Amino acid sequence: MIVFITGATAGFGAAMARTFATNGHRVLIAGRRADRLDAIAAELGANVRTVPLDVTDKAAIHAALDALPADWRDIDVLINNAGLALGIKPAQEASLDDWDTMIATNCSGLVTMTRAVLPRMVERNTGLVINLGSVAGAYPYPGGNVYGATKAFVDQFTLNLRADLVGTGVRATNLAPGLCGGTEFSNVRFKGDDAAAAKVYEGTTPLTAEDIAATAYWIATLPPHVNVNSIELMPTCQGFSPFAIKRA
Ligand code: NDP
Ligand code: 8X3
Repeated sequence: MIVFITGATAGFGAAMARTFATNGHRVLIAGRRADRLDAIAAELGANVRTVPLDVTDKAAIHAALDALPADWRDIDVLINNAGLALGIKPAQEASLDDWDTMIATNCSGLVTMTRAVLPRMVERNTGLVINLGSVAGAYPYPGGNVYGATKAFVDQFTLNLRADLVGTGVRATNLAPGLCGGTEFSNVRFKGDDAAAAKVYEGTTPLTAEDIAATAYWIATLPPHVNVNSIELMPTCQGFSPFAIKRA
């Protein structure tokens, strides 16, 4: 298989690149930090090709796909993994710039990538799009505001892809993890406050990037007649809270 992974410079994306490449698949790894891409490609060998790319840049996406050599163009699996949360403040205090960045990356970037890759999949009557959603797209929490909304978008967009793709051999999955440690997610969310980021996982046994990579690999290697519409994972230590009720 040829697998295109966005956000492969860290976290889930880097773990997925390792999982697919070490299992003999060819992997296109994308992200903004070219030095990281180069290091991962050097580690994994000739089956991995770097695609330095900012998913918020439509022209860059199209240029990068157009520049792929002929023997890398038939992408079998697109993993729209690039994404981020910025901030945890309540809506009335949150930064509008942060909101714009999350929407541009998690929603617009993901749909641009999908729209660019999908026609060739449909033409070949085979393919799989795995979109990284989140439990934040299904369950609200204080400060989740726009991040959670972008992941709800990912969930519904994926289901609507399924609606459009019925009758083709192209599959689509929303992969929605809960608390997952060992990635840069919280460092990014807390804007470099690594102590605050570490606190998120204190006293927990969170999911790992390898858990998510193994799940993506399982989805991608199911027989072609099986479509996982949506899959939600949480670490065993994570559960649900009661509704918040402000009493007089
Ligand atoms: P990381 O911060 O470790 O990795 C995020 C990746 O996204 C990086 O490789 C980063 O690369 C890339 N990225 C961010 N913005 C852009 C951009 N504009 N263009 C291209 N690449 C970009 O996070 P995780 O691995 O933890 O998260 C991966 C995905 O999973 C995200 O969509 C996240 O929302 C989701 N998720 C994470 C959970 C968690 O608890 N960790 C749980 C549920 C979902 P670079 O900076 O080099 O561009
Ligand atoms: C990441 C999981 O709970 O931090 O999507 O929003 S959470």
